[in-house]
Amino acid sequence: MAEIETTRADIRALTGVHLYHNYMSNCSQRVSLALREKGVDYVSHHIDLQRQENLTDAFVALNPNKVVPVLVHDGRTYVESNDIIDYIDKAFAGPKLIPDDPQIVALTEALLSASAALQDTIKFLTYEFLMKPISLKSARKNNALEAEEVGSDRHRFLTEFLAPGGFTNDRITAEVAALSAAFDMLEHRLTDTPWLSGATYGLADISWFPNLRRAKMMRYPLNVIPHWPHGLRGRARGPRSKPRSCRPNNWPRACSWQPTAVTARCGEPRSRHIWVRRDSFLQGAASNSQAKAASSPNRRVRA
Ligand SMILES: N[C@@H](CCC(=O)N[C@@H](CS)C(=O)NCC(=O)O)C(=O)O
Repeated sequence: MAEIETTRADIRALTGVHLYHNYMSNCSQRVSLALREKGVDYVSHHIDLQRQENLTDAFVALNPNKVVPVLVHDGRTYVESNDIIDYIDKAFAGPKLIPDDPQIVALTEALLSASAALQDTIKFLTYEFLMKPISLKSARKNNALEAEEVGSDRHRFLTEFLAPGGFTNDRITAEVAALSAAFDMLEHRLTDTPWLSGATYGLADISWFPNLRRAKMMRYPLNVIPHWPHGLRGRARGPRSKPRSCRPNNWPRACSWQPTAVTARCGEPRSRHIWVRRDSFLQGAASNSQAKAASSPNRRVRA
């Protein structure tokens, strides 16, 4: 369920649509995409995760899970990106992003759940393969581990991340395998239909697109998904709805989540060791996918 109660009177007094998000966050991106597709104008509140603005008292009062995105609509607060996009589809006029057909509804729900279930993997691989130098620096500078409750998921994750040897090879292998399995599933879906849940662009595409973009930023070999709908790129651009930014310099456009400066900062090798390691894990996973596909050409995996 997307809606939560907030204790913040200033939030309850808001009118219109407000998105608390981060431009690099794949979860936030799917919400921007849904708002864009429905043509909903909104006020953008950029949350700087490197500076841990998501851990401030004000933000935790908004979302006790300490994560973005959070959508506020006429003073009511919604969390969990896949629930939020479903809410947006139902709450606003514009193209229906899940048609009424019960089969498509069920398929979309399954694809959204699969996308939500992959989030820990995306986070793990982002920390390891995309933003490690920056995340390490930020976590140490902000005493991130000390700030977390012992025994919480966030504490466990940071303990592993900040351990002297970092994540173990077994762990990395398992997470890369989870990503590959998800992409195999998408490829099998897209063999039969132009969009993930059928003939038209919908919530499933919106949910998965940022995950694929993230994998691409990590230089995951996306040729393992030859049926990836290239129309998506165009779909994510264009001025369908525009946020009014509270911080104009941070968030110039709704979906410009990869401004050149960010790509240059995060996508380029900082430490040769990390990137050589990443390439061997990711290429290994891709070859496994291709070998599996070649040995069982008729296999169909359904979400
Ligand atoms: N299940 C949540 C996950 C949200 C999430 O993990 N957000 C990340 C960015 S994609 C975040 O805020 N991370 C900050 C942190 O963990 O400190 C959703 O789908 O909304």
